[in-house]
Amino acid sequence: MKISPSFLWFRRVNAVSRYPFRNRLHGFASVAAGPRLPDAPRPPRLRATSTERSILSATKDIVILVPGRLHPHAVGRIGDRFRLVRIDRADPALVDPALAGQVRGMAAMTGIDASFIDALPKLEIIANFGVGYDAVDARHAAKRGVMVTNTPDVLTEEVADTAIGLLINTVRELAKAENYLRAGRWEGEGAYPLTRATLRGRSVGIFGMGRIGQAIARRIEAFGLPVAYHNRRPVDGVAYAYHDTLKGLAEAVDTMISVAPGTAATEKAVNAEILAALGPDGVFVNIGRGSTVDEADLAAALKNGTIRAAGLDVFADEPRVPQALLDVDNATLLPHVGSASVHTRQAMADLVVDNLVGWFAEGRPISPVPETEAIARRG
Ligand code: 8YV
Repeated sequence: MKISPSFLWFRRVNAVSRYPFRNRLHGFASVAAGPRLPDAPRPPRLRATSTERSILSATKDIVILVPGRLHPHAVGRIGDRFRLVRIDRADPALVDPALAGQVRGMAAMTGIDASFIDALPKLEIIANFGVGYDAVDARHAAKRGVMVTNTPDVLTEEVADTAIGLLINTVRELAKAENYLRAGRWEGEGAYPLTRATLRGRSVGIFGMGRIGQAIARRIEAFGLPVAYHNRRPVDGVAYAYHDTLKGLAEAVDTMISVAPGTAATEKAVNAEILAALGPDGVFVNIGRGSTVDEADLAAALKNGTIRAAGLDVFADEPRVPQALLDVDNATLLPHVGSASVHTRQAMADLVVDNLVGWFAEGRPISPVPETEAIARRG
């Protein structure tokens, strides 16, 4: 497809209006210095207004704590706008009293529990890197009046793409077939064996019909397969068949894709009973959270032929993968790569920082989680 330079420019202008802080105050240098198509129209110079300059200098004194690893783009942008302080991990023992009284914001892609929140009396906001925020005690944050944000939307299509790749790979054994070729077995032994499983004729159940679940469902529909779902409640505007229990969904389909968040209600929801209901031709794919599956039951179901195959991108105790799952060859295992492209992780990093900037500049983050949506900025 030929993309005209004016289309690219239109997208840039659009991005400017969607993320005012990023593009006007921070993104100026990268817009001006970025690679330019030979015939692209020259972008107008963006200058920070005096109000924006004063917002920028006002946020410079705010201490943002980053415990553990974080995407370097987020770290860079936080350092540009705020006073960045890093510690090795989210451990109250690493927070000395002087620091504790200064930290007003946090950006994290690690677990943040109640004791860590309590160690920071001036904390106002936790910007979580990831749409799933099960690792952050958002309920406790809400009780303490601390805002929590996550990174929805920017990763939806990427994760849905990965889910489909994982499903096809699980059913059609593409990784195994490639290994066969690389091992010289095609030439030595002939064609790779026909796969016993196929996508043809399958019916797909989605566990968790949020934004990502819906993006997966759209792709499944394009493959000509029927879609049904289970969710806490039916989703407005979603016409796929709804099952009010996970068991009911498992009985109605032979392929289940879990996109469910990791909560107390979903803990080990996919267990021996659900897998048995999927049946001997059953395929289970998990792109949501490992905690939603009883991994011992899943390994047993794969070993015994209770289901045919599973494709897993997430595990209960990452990065550790249970030996029982490594031992079965009808499991396709990925190291949690659902959103892991340069493009999408950069967008997630931007949203983490835009949430902090929105909060401190305007008292409104872009994507608060439901538990803390109603929290207003103090002072
Ligand atoms: C990331 C994810 O791998 O967004 C999520 O909830 O699981 C993934 O996109 C994760 O956030 C990185 O820590």
